[in-house]
Amino acid sequence: SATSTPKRGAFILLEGVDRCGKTTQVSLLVKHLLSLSIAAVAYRFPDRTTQVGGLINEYLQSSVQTDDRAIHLLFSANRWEAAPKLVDTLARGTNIVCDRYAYSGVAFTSAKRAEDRSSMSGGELTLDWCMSSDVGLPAPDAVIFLDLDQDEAEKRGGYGGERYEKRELQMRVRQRFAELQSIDEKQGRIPWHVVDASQSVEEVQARIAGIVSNIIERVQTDTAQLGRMWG
Ligand code: NYM
Repeated sequence: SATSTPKRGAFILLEGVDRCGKTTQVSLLVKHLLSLSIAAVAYRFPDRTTQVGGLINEYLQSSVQTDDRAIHLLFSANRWEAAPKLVDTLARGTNIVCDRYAYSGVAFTSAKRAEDRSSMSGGELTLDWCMSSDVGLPAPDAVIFLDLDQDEAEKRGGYGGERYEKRELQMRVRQRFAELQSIDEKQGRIPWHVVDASQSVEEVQARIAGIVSNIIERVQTDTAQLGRMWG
């Protein structure tokens, strides 16, 4: 009926290691949805445009030792500060295509090793500790994981100069993503779709478009509310 509430948008998250093609695919997906007259907007984390994001940007571009837990919490705060707008966007019926989120937060921090770590920040950065600051954030309706092995990632050209762009760390990050996938699969709430990101841009794009049309359809027919992360 004319008085029914509008359907909420879907929260679609693209995750993966550095150089897997996420950013390209996020922008292609938004264009694709818009071309079908489906409302969609891109989000990206870290969002370097806020004050918190400015601190994160400085951290990523410098080699100054900074406490790892403090940095982790900044990345998390950068998501929390965006959450109200994100929830509002979805409630208005606009789909969100997001480039990284809490999974990147946990995967990168927990992949740090003693030798990469600041001396003040002793002890293990366990998966549990890393997840806890993101518990309760709006949860994506699905994770699309662009999977690319390290050799393929490096074939795409050298890493830039930013912190974290190192082979050993990236390999551990990929492993952490796999652990987070299995945690979500055990909880049975947030589905993962793993896409082989070594294919051509067009092939990956087509795969993603197929997955996303199902996600949007499911969210529109679902009475389910937007979920919360890891609660
Ligand atoms: N990153 C990203 C984190 O370490 N924690 C987080 O919570 C997020 C969202 O920031 N190497 C890392 C992953 C990347 C780096 O991201 C910058 P991008 O997408 O290259 O701007």
